[in-house]
Parts: sequence; structure tokens; C-alpha cells
Amino acid sequence: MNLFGKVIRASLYLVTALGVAFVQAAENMPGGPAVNQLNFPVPATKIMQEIHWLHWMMLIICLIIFVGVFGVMFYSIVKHRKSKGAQSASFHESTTVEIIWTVIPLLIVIGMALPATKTVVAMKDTTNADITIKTTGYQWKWGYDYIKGEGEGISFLSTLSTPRDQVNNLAPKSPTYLMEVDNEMVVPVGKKIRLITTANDVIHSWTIPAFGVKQDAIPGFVRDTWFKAEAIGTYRGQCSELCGAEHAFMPIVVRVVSQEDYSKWVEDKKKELAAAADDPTKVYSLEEQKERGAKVYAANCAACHQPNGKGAGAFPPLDGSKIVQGPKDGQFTILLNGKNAMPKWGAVLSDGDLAAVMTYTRNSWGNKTGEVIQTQDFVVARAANK
Ligand code: HEC
Ligand SMILES: [Cu+2]
Repeated sequence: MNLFGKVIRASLYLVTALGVAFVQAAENMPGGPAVNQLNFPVPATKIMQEIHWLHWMMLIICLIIFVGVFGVMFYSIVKHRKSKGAQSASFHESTTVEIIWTVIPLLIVIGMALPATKTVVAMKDTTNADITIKTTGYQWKWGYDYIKGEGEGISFLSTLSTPRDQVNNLAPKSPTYLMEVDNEMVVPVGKKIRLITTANDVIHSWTIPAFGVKQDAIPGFVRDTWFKAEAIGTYRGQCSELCGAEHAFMPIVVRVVSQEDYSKWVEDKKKELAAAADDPTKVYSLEEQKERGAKVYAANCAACHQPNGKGAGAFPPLDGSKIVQGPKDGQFTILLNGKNAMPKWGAVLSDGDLAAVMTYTRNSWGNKTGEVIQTQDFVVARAANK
């Protein structure tokens, strides 16, 4: 067999192997894309229904024009070809023809622009919302603050929950791989939800395709959008603005529930937040702080500094770090204020979480300072770092 044949044969094997792998891995994602889905997702809001309709309406108009124009063109070329002895007509400035080719496209454009404008205007109308939620993009998670309406005061972070082992191909992938989070946004069905988007570091974008919503979250700016989900269920989307190394790891999950379930969720969530709220005077043991700190570390720090604290590339190791093993003040400052690509955690985490994660880093891997940082230490450090 010559080289060319070998290459063809190898390519065929490769394509077959990929095909087999793909078929085996494929499974519909609940609330996400279906296998071989070509069309938009099933609409869950009126806006998305309108977007669907506009999409097909315009596609069909374009198709009719395409077939019509090319039909006439090819018909003319074939029918009036030179070999048949066709003689070209010669005329100039036919007012009738010019009016026709101006008026007809104008009518088509107006026919397409009017309904599209109506939908775009409706998409921007964020008035009379039942609930307002502030959505903040972080590298790489989402923060939700319920700032108006039922649930006011609830505030939490929503982080990818897919285990790293699945990402590294050490465990089988779940059907909602990379599209699942620890804390979902929860909203009641049939209520108008206004979202205010912003970001803490770089531009992110909040998207749920089934809602027909996509809104950039820009640091230093607030933008808003809205949705009113028509059906109970779980809906998934992804950050849609390239935002750094873990851009693919900040999915968005919204759980739409009945009004009753929503009220219950609000009650439970408020109790949970009250229980988690720190009593700044409480003194924790080293073990308690390390245990809590390990969770905070896994959710917020491991993406850059790695689970083993060894760092990667531009992200310095914390294991053996002079700052982590040195005087506490240096670590208070970098945690509260950030530095270059190190986020400003003082704006994201509570004093209790900061104290726990700092205790964890000072007593993990090769770091053995034996020091316990208390919530109160961060209350003081925050005031000093103002
Ligand atoms: C987006 C990536 C990223 C995340 C997430 C992150 N860091 Fe950092 N961190 C950095 C970078 C980059 C530096 C180096 C900053 C510099 O010196 O320019 C750094 C520096 C540090 C340092 C100083 C280490 C040294 O020796 O210079 C500490 C301590 C630290 N980070 C702790 C944390 C903790 C605790 C968390 C979680 C709450 C965290 N980091 C999350 C990127 C990150
Ligand atoms: Cu993002």
C-alpha cells in the first residue's frame, strides 16, 4: 500500500473511533441540549417563542427569495441562450421596473423589521418586575443577590459542581457534565424576574437559551434584562463571554418552581443563611477552621492554586509560600485586596470564610504554622486595610 492509501486508511479508523466514542457518550441533558439537536431549545418564555417564530419566518422569506431569484436567473440563462439564437432586448431607464424593485424589497424589509423591533423592545422592558436579582460574574462563578421582591436579602454564590476527576477523565462523566452547580438560582413560575448584571473582574455573560436571555455582565457597569418562565423545570446555560482559563467552567442553572415551593425555598434559604452567618466573637478550633476552610478552598481557590496547593503557570504555589508561612498581615492584605490576577476576595467572601480558608492554607500541605485565624481577625484586618 502506498503512503496515500495508508493515510486514508488511518483517517478512516480515526473517524470510526471518534464516531463510536461520540455515540456512546451521547445522552440528552435534562434541561440542556438534546442529542442531535439542530433547532433552538424548546421555548420556556414568551420572548423565546417570539424569537423562534421570527427565526423561522425570516428563514422562510429568505428561502423563498433565494429560490425565486435563482429560479428566474437560471430559467433565463437556459431559455434565452445564444445557441438558441436569443437576441438581447435593449432598454434603459424603465421607471416601472425601478419602482417595482424598490417597493417590493422595501415592503419585505418592513415586514421583517416591524415584528423584530416589537420583540426587541419587549426584551428591554424590565418594568413591573415581581423579583429583582443582581447577578455578578466572577472568575469563575456567579453570585446571586435577591434585592427586591419575595426572597429579598438572600445572597449566595453558584459554582460548578462537576468533580475535577470527571474533567480529568478519571471518572465517568455525568449527564449534566459541566452544566451543574452547587447552588441553583431558584425562581417562581409565571413571575417576572428582573436581572441586573455586573461583574467583579472581567466581562462575563449570563445566558439561558430556553429563556431567550443573554446579557453581558461588565465590571463597573450595570445592565438589566428579564424573563418570565412559563413552565416548571430546570434550565441550563453557560457564561457566554470568553472570560479566562476556566470560562467553560461557570455554568448557569435556573430552577423554576411553583409559587408554593418558592416560598418554602425562601424560608429554608433564609434559615440556612442565618445559621451560616458568623458570630464574629465566636472562637473556633484549628480542626473546625480547617474543615470549613477546605470547602471554601475547593470552591474558590483550587481552580488557580490547584487542589494540592502547588499552583500552576502564573498562579503561585501556596504550599511553601513565604506569604502563607510569613506574618499574617501580608496574607490579610492579599486576600482582602487581591493583587494582579489574584481576585479581591474581600469583596466576595465573608469574614468567616476568609478566616477559615486562611487557616486552611496556613495548615495544609507542607505549611504547618499551627495558627488559627478567627472571624474577628478579619473584622480587624478589614478595618486596617480600608
Ligand atoms: C483567578 C485565579 C486565582 C484564584 C481563584 C485565587 N488566586 Fe490567589 N493568587 C492568584 C495569583 C495570580 C497570585 C499572585 C499575585 C501576584 O503576586 O501578582 C495569587 C497569590 C495568592 C497568595 C500569595 C501567594 C504568594 O506566595 O505570593 C495567596 C496567599 C493566595 N493567592 C491565596 C488565595 C486564596 C486563599 C484563594 C481562594 C479564596 C485564592 N488565592 C484564589 C490567583 C488566584
Ligand atoms: Cu465568564
